[in-house]
Amino acid sequence: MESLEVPDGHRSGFVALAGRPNVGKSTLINRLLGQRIAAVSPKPQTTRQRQLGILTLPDAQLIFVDTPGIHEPLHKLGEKMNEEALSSLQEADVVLALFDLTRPPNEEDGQVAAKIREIQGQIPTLIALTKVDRVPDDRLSDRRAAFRTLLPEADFLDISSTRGDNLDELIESIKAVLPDGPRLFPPETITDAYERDIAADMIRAAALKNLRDEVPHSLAIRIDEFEERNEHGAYIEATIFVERESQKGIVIGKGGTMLKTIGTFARKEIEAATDRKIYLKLRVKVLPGWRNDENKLKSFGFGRSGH
Ligand SMILES: Nc1nc2c(ncn2[C@@H]2O[C@H](COP(=O)(O)OP(=O)(O)OP(=O)(O)O)[C@@H](O)[C@H]2O)c(=O)[nH]1
Ligand SMILES: [Mg+2]
Repeated sequence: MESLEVPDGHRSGFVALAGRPNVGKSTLINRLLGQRIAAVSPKPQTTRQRQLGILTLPDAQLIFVDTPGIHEPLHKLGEKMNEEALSSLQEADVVLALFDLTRPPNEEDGQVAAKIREIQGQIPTLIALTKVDRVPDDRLSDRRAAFRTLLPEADFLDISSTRGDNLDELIESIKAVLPDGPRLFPPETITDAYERDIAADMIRAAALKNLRDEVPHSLAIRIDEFEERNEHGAYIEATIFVERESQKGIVIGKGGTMLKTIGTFARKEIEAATDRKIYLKLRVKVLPGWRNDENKLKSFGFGRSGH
C-alpha cells in the first residue's frame, strides 16, 4: 500500500481520447507509456473496444482511455464501437480530441467536433493536431486553420507521436486540468486489458496491415488457448472468424501464405508487447454475418459493459 501514498496536490483522473478512426489515438497512448499496449495499424477502425493506458508520474496519474474511432456505422458492430467511444467521453475527467493534420477535416471530424462542443462546458477539453511530422511546412498553417474553424473556442497543440513533438507540453496541459486525487491504480499497472485480449487485437492489426479492402474489417479473433510454456514463452492458439467462405480463402491465401504472413507479423507484435517468446497457431472459421448479430457480438465482448 505504500506505493499508493502520494504527495499533497497529487492529481489523477480519466483522460478519454476522441477522434475519428486512424488519427493516431492508440499510437499516442503507446508512445506516452513507452510500451506497446494498444494495437495500431495503418487502416481505420483498428481499436474496437475501450482500453486503459495508465501513466504514473510522481505528482499525477493520467489514466488514458483509448476509444474506437467515431465514424458512420455500417453495421451493429460499428454502432457499438461508436457508443463505446461516446460514453467513454461522457464519463471522463478530461477529453483529449485528436485531429489528423495530414488530411483535411472530413465529416467524421465534424462529428467529433460537434461532440466536443456539446461537452466543452462540462468537461475540460484539449485538442491536439496529430502527425505534424508528416506535414510540409508550407501546408501547415492552412491545415491548422481548417481545423480551428471546427472548434474556434479551443486551444490547439501540434503533436507527433513518432517524432515526439510537444508530448511533454501535452502532458503538462493535461495535468493542469486534472482534478486533485490519489493514485487510482498501483504505479506498476499500465493497462486494464488482459494479455489475451491485447494478443487478439494484435492478430487483427496484423490482418489489417496485410489484407485489402473490407476483408480485414470483417474479422473477429478468439483466443482458444494462452498457455505459459516456460518462464520465457507462451503458446497461443487463436481462431480468426470471417463472415463468408470467400473471405476464408483470402485470409488463408495460396498454400497458406497469407495466414503465415499474418501469423509472423502478429507474433512479433505480441512478443514486443509482452516481452517474451510467443508460439502462435492460427486457424480460420466462417461465422456468417457476425457483425450484425447481437448474440455473436456479445460473445466477442461487445456491449459487455451495458453501454
Ligand atoms: N507519421 C506519423 N504517423 C502516425 C502518428 N501517429 C499515428 N501514426 C500512424 O497512423 C496510423 C493510425 O494510427 P492508430 O494509432 O492506429 O490510430 P487510431 O486513432 O488509434 O485509429 P482507430 O483505432 O482505428 O480509431 C498508423 O499507421 C500509425 O503508425 C504520428 O505522429 N506520425
Ligand atoms: Mg486505435
